[in-house]
Amino acid sequence: MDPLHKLQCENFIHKIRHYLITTMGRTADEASDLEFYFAFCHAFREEIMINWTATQHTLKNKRCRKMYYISMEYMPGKLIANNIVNIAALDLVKYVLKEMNRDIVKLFAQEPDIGIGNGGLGRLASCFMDSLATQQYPAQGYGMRYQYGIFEQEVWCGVQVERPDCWLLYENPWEFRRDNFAVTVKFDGQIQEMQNERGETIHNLTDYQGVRALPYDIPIIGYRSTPDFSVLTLRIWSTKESPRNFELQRFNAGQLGEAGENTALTDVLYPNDNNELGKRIRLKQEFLLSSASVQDVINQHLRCFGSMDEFADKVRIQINDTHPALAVAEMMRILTKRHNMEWGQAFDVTKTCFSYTNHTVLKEALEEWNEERVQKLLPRQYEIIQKLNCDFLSDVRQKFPDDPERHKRMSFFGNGQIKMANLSIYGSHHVNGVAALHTDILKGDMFRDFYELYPEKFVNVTNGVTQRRWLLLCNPELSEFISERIGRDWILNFQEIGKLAEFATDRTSQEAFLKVKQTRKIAFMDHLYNDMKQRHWSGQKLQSQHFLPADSLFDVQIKRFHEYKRQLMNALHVLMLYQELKTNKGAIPIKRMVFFGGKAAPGYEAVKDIIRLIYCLSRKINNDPDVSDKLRLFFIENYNVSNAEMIIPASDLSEQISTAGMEASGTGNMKLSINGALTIGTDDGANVEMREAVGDEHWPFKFGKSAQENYVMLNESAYDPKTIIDKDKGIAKAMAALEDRSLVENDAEHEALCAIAKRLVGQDRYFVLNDLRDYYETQRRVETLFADPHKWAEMALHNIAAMGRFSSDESIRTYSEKIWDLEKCPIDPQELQAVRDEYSEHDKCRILPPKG
Ligand code: 26Q
Repeated sequence: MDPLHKLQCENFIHKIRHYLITTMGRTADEASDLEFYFAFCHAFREEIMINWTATQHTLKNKRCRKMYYISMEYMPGKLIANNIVNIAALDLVKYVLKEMNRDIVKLFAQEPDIGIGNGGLGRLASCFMDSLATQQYPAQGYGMRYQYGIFEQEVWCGVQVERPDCWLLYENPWEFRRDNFAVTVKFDGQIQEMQNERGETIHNLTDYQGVRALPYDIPIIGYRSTPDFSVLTLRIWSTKESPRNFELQRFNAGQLGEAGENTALTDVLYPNDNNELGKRIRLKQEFLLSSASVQDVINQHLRCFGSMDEFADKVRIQINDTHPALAVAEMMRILTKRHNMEWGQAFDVTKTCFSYTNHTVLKEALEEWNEERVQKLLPRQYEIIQKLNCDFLSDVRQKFPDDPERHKRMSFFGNGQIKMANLSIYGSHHVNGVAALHTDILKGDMFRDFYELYPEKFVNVTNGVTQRRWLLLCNPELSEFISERIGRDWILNFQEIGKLAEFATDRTSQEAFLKVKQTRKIAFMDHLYNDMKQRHWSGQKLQSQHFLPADSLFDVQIKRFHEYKRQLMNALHVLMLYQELKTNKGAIPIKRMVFFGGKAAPGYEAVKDIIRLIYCLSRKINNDPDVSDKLRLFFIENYNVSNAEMIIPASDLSEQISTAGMEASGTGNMKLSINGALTIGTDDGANVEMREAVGDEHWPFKFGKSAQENYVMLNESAYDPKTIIDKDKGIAKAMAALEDRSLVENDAEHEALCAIAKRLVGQDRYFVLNDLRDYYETQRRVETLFADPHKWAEMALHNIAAMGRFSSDESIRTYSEKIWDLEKCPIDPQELQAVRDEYSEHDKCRILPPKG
């Protein structure tokens, strides 16, 4: 080890001991794993604080344009390993831990997952933060510090039980409370019309409820092999510390309920993915995020620039779906009220700043809020939305006179509801979908009227994932395999991964790849029975003998449970396969283990029934000696980011089987693919672009009706599941098993399975049976290919090699070019040196008494 490196290690050890003593009163040998973890994180924090400070100084002094990403959800998972890897300190840390006789796995296990999001949308936001920091863009994220994130899932006898996610039970060493940046957010109250200096109508609010929004900052560390890495800020809001005396009047009047409600605003994340509820507290949460973030953006800008003159030039705000759409109205209010702008000028500024990403094709998931509720809770913003709508409709009338139907469709108001997407589109300079197909659907169907009015607003930015977390970090063996062959440039430039294609037909590479897979499968199985409180069908803990050997096919569907994602179709295939094997043991040439993982929204009974079906099937199959050396089925409890990091590298087959036209993009598809899984999938979301990138020759398992065919089927109500069952014996047999009690052990299970059968033959908008036969036949082809491991490996290597464009680095570059017009702003070396100097001065302050 070189002397500098050695010094760094010693220094780090000093710091850990320092924190143990000064903050916990413990010596290193007596510290528990948890105490050691806290001391370790505090020592690590010190290493990155200099760069964090210097990054923020640079952004301020260079006066560059900055992008603010506002999202109700983030899914960072664990930060510790990511942070270590991103500053290239893994070797150092390993050495330190060895010196201090501590285990790295135990250290990482102390940290809870940060799961302040539901699924795809939140995880995308976290991948974007990583890519923004790594590529040194001037940016910041805003979010919510939910005391309880996405619930912890347990499955008891097939029934999902939701447990609270207590991720803040202990202090969070990665967050910094920023009292000096707290802001007040106002709800309710009476408005009084006034005029600003320009004669523009503004409102004064009295008798309102004030809530103190307190920000906590989390450092987002960009990847870099040199010590000049950038650190961005994720600022999350909490109302927990809002003083009760904000509500003194109400306390005195005995209205304790309302007072408590406001300090509880950030208590829980709503656990619904793609499913709108219209709950009052959710509206308050959305406004809290919108208002606090807009206030903070303006305050930051004023601190840096001194006036609002350059605001429109220097600020870009991306809203992650419509959840923070009220930010548009709040911006208008502050610009007209505080900064005395004319209405028209204020709108120009607002529209220049904002852009909006849509993440859904499900019409029922488009956000609407009850008009009266908004008027009561947010009287000033309500007036502003009304006025914006008037302006907007006069635009519409000008372009499309004499088309009252169109005017009605496009209005922000209708049926007593406010349509947040309509407001978001009007208030933004750009609107984007998250995959090519999705953006086409937005233009041609969902937002067609808007596209006809503002064609230039609509752009596509295909989603991506960060190869740092989803390959480098979670699959060290595959990373090593790749780097040995094409070097390490892929970590920062994922297009480099294309070079791997050269090795696809190389037999040694194929074998090495297969070996990596096996290693990851064994690690995953170990994890399943050692570290997860996994309940087997019988209630006993999983043991190694419950699994098939590591050369069997690992068939994986991991994502939120939703009818459109069609976990049910996968389960029906497993059932058909089981029935097939019962009559003919030689029916399949390979061994297969099917894994499901994912949470159901607590009130979503239709998919809770599907979890129950999977449970019944796994009990049947895993317990049946006739088939269980060929087929096994598992439900992985509590699918989250950390579990994903174990499952994905172990996967062979990636199930991406949504009803075509319904999955906006999907991002799990990309994560599985860069880890060498082959996709069995419909032509939906980003699958389409993945197939195009890979080429049909190496994308053998496409199946199912197209989005266009499904669209026609839906509009013409032409779907007739009963004839499918009549014509297809295999499907009929599976359907019969749902109702004949052969899979169930009690009435509750029977009811669940019958309910599933009923939905399948009723008004099934997801067309499960329509694609089932094609899916089944495609699965037969999966088996044939998997029986030839070298051919399989060749295909997998081609798939990995073609994923270059699905890095979130690429998505962020596209946003920067097409939407934000944002330039990179690397840390200024002089700034970095200045902070370092100041820090080392301070470091000399430690005074120790002489020895003896
Ligand atoms: C809205 C109102 C009230 C309560 C909850 C919600 C809510 C919360 C979360 C609505 C939607 C969501 C999440 C949506 C989501 O995750 N969409 C996914 O976004 C991914 C990233 O773009 C895509 O890859 C997926 O296709 C899309 O389903």
